[in-house]
Amino acid sequence: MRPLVLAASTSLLVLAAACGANGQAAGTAAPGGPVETRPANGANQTPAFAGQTRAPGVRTEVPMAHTVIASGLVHPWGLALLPDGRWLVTERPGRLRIISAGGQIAEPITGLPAVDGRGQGGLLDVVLSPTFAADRMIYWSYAEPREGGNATSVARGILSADGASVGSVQVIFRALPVYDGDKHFGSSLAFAPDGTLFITLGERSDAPMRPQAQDLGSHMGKTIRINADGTVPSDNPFVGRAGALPEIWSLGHRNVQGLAIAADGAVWTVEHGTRGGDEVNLDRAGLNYGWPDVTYGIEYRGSPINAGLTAGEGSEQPAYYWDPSIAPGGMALYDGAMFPAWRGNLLVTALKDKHIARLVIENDRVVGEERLLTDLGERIRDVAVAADGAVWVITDEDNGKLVRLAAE
Ligand SMILES: [Ca+2]
Ligand SMILES: [Ca+2]
Repeated sequence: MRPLVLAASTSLLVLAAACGANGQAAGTAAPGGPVETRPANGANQTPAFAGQTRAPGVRTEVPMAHTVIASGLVHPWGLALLPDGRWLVTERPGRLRIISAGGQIAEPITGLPAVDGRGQGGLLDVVLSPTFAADRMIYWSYAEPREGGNATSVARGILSADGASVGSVQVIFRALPVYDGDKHFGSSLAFAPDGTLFITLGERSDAPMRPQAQDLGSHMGKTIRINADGTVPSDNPFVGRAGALPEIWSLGHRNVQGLAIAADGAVWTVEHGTRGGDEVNLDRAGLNYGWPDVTYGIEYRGSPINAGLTAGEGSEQPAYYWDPSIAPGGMALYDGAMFPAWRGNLLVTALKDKHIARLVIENDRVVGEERLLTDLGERIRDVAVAADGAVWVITDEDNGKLVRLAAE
């Protein structure tokens, strides 16, 4: 094992500990030190406040273990719990399936519209309507093939009693403009306690599209809030502003694939940075989260982004950021009974870094971080909490898995 080179500012001891309980990998940081021990890409960038990155490492003392429930899924993306304990799982090539808690994978559900499955596109998130028990309505996001390219859309439909098909399918949101690309579609879905539906989007990545994250006339790089039927809530922040799309909740995002809404209505989003600059944001109405004018991290090719500016007038600071990037996918707020100490924590999946980041939140700031499921060794795409408090994830692999993490 090659020794890690630490930045001078991090006075950490790196323990070459063996892989121990809870799947902690060798080379984890000293107790109380941050779990991140690699040097930052934005070497000259400093956080806006203490604890905005590299929060103190914390450790769950409860023994836990994971079980692979199902495998053979092709790049599963979205995971949603049905009331009977089975799971709805999307596969990016365009399939939606029900998987039992015992691992039985059903045939794809029929009736979904076509997707553009190229690159990062395809069938993406899935959520149940808050009124699912009464109407069996489900909502899903996808890269929709459009004239001249594609864009993210959200549809809803009624899941048949036998779970084999969806009917009465309606497209309730179509992101604009259309673009012929295969990256940064977002798109996670969650209902707020007031019944509105939040949709996170990306800015399509390519240089000509990137500035649209700041353009209120474009849905790109925005968080969206609509009613369950696709209409615009009258109290959205840009309703009535000339030139602004009324579905917009917040702006200045790069590619948001994780979303969790607390019982009090607080909206948390997590987005991909470039090389460094993955962000957790407390996503508030009408605010600007900076991209691409203000950000941590550097371009993939190594140059600064907007001269390396990490703060600016009118630009919200992230609640937390990672540099280097972990490549965050889905996110859940833990509210289960199995791990009482985790209640109110954010669970963020890491694709590139192949773990779940457990973030301890106090007063809207991150005060502790732990890496879970490091022993699985797969890109983790989405996370959800079952009724008993166990944590379930899907992995973004050719042979993708549904995995349960539980106390032993
Ligand atoms: Ca999800
Ligand atoms: Ca930002």
